[in-house]
Amino acid sequence: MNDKLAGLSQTQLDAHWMPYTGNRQFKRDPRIITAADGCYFTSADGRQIFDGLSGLWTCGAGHNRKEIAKAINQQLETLDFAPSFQFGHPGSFKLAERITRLMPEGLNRVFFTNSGSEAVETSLKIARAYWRKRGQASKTKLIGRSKGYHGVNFGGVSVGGIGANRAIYGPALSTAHLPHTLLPENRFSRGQPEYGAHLAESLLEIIELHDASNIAAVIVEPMAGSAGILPPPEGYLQRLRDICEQHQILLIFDEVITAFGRLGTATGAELFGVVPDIINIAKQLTNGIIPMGATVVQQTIYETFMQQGGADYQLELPHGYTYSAHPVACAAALATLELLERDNLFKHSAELAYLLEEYIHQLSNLPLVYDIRNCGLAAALTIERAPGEPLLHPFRIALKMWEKGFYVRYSGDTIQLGMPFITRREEIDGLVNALAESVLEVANGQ
Ligand code: PXG
Ligand code: PLP
Repeated sequence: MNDKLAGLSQTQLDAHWMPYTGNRQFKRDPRIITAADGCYFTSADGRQIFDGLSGLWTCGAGHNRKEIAKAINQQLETLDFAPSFQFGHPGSFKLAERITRLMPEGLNRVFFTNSGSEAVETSLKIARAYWRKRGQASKTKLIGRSKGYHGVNFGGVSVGGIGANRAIYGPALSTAHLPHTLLPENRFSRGQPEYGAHLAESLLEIIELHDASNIAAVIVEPMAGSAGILPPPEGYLQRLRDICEQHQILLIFDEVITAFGRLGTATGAELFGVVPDIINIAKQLTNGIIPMGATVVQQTIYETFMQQGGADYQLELPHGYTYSAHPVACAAALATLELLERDNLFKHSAELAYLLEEYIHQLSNLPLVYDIRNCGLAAALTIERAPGEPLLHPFRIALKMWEKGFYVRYSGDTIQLGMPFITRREEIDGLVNALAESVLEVANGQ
């Protein structure tokens, strides 16, 4: 028996159509994970693999945290499920209030979802409905940004700006896109690039073309994650905020990756000093253990719905998911936020971010490395393309890393890193050394 398969048959492997995966390659050469603890996975062939992406940007507090497991188990034994339509359970209210303490002032009403994608849909629907409630029903257009990632549902791919995620699905919603902020002038910048705030002015051109009376919202990731860690140019987000304010357009920050410590702060809004109207969160909210997301809005938005809601037993917002505010997810999130605070993990993340910046930029002279970017405890390399095979090099580098005992993410022409907040200094060093070796091997055709 091939122990890499964890006893799975080919029929079992074939039955699961895997998400965002090259299924044919994977099923020929599976990478199966069977256990996790702290910063390490165990692979089916018995190796310890350093988790260089905190799962999928989810598990910053590390794996197998007993405090969270205990809270989940207790919740399961007390209240396993409760309808959250027209009835409530204590956990969701406690959690909502706990979340608002970490959000910028004014963002204090929380709508629960089960993923980042659902949080995005929720935010876009709230934005459109908000203007209608305010008597401005023509404000429906949604503005995204090139290279943006906002999940995989129809609203999210419509405002999303990664071509491959849109190309095969037919017509999207009515949108327009700001230009991305990945400028060649800024290659190898450390942290936020100084140049590029002027790109926010493109919003004025979009407004000129479509008119603010037709635009509901602008949605951006304060730091674009999936496209390969694009920190905002200095002053850029503030300029977007000002233009939105002047033209009565809602500003939505999609903080699915950036919220709860990845940038060393509770939110990107806090780090960059810009307060949006709506923030989307997910991932680190439960340390990835139970699916959960949320859309957090300014109190004024919530109040508008309440005032325009008709009789008080009527629905102010006809929207919600069966599993919104699931009691077990609420318990996981409360325990996670408690743990992040108790162990000072935002601060740990901020301290490690300096080291990551120091180490990762040492790779700048390697062959194939076209660019390096970092922001908080996240970094990415852009890898030069192989002729006719644009995605081959990152794939090969990531496989070499897996063989060397490191899980990193490869996506498009990038390699992405986002280690847990509890990573030790030597582990970042080890990861970056292994990455240097892997890049060199691939550059040498090995
Ligand atoms: N918005 C943003 C900004 C995200 O990063 C989503 C929405 C969608 O969340 P869900 O929970 O529906 O996946 C995301 C998710 C990667 C990677 O390696 C990024 C995401 C998901 C998986 C992998 O960059 N982002
Ligand atoms: N499809 C059908 C047939 C349903 O009955 C429901 C929910 O009741 C859904 C989809 C939506 O599921 P969820 O609330 O989990 O998003």
